[in-house]
Amino acid sequence: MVVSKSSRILFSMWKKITNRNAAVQMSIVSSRNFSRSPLPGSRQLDLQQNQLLRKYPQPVFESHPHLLKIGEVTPLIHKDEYKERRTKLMQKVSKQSDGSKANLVVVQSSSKLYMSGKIPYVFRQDSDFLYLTGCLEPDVALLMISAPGSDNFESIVFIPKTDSNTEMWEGPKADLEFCLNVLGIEQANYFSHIAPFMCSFIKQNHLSGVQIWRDPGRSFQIVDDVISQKTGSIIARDIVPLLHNLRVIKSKSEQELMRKSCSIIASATIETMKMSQPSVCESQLWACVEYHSRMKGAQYLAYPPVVAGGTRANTIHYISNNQLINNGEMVLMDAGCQYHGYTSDMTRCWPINGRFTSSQAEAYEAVLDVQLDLIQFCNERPPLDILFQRMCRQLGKNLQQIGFGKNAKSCAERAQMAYSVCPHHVSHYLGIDVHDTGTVNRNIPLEPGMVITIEPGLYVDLKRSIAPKEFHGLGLRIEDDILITETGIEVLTQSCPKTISEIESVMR
Ligand SMILES: [Mn+2]
Repeated sequence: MVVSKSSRILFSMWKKITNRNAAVQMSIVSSRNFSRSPLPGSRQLDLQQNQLLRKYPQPVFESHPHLLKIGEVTPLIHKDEYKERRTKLMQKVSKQSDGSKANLVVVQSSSKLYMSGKIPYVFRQDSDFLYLTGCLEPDVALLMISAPGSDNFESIVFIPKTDSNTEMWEGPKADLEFCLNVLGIEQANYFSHIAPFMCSFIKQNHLSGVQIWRDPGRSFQIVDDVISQKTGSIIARDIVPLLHNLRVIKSKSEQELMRKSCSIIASATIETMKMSQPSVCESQLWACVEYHSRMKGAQYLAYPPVVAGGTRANTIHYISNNQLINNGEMVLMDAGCQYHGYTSDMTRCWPINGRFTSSQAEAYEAVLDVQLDLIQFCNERPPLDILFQRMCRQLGKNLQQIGFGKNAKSCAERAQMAYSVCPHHVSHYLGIDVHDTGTVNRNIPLEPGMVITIEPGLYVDLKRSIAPKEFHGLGLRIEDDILITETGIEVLTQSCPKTISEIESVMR
């Protein structure tokens, strides 16, 4: 459907759409009443059988009681919480508007991607779309609209039309009833109606003008077409910073999901330490951490893990993971899992034979000391950039004590030397994405509900002249996930050993 059709036709289509919505909503009202007061005897049995026969495209309480409670769209997140997120977003939109214009917010889901022919990649839902809907289906769009100066808004979800052949191959797909009843979104329609819907809304509000809020980094042909018409009454706005601003503070249920995600990766990493031995292949450690993550309930690893033995740990984003690890070498493993949409991100380093050499231990202690200091410092709720500056100073000091950068005289020179051997930031926000809410500034103070990583490192390549020879080739990073609470901090990855004696005892 294109947007250039005459507005008269569009308006008549729009009337049809709203009529259809009314019909769908009526059927929902009746189905809700029915389930609240089940009929006694055989008719109740019929109802239960009906509910079991009703198939949805994603887990619901009726089909997956081991995963969800009644009313939850995704595990631990109730449809009321999803609605609250949409409400909060529209409040932000309204605050950012001058009040004289209507608002139209568009957030689209991910599309299916194929690795070859009809073989799909594992589907991962778009983070912002997931946050607002809990819907796990591809090729869906959420629209939210509000009239000029109004705090009230409407949400409408647009889904692809399914057919029996697709469902025979791929299983149940989203239908309008699913959107209304399971997702709890007030209105639902088919994707082919999205363009006429938008045109109709713009036409209705042509006097005041319409602000269209969308992610400018993602192309959405229908929306791009509308914006590119440049009618004068349309202003394109970026929705992403507003969404990130909400997402950066985790609700109680999100904190619980993060806690679980972190405890899974912590215990899977312990299992991986235990199976380590000289000559093991990096790919086997990868398999081990993935196996134990999924056995404990994670859906998949959150990113390709870094499993780097020996000098390969100096390549910060090493993901080949295909080399044997020799006796006497250390391994760096940076892995996280995704648990019902929420991500952990943890790094541990350990000697593959279970015993630190003295130089490995010396360098490890220098980094661990910085990491522990930074975690405690989080109690003061500093911005991430201040954490980074503190890391450079502390690491510079610790490294000089073990013989690095003898010529560095001042604190600033030592910090510069530390930055040359740890050229990445020490922290990022964590949540649905690994590098979560990227538009949230790193110079704002931490707040309760934020989850961040603390991950100082040390990368000494073989030609590093500022480092004593015994450290050449060593690559280290220690990373934990920290929840900022009302009263302090909670280290979500606490259960994974980190001190030298803890690691050696786990591997014994
Ligand atoms: Mn990280």
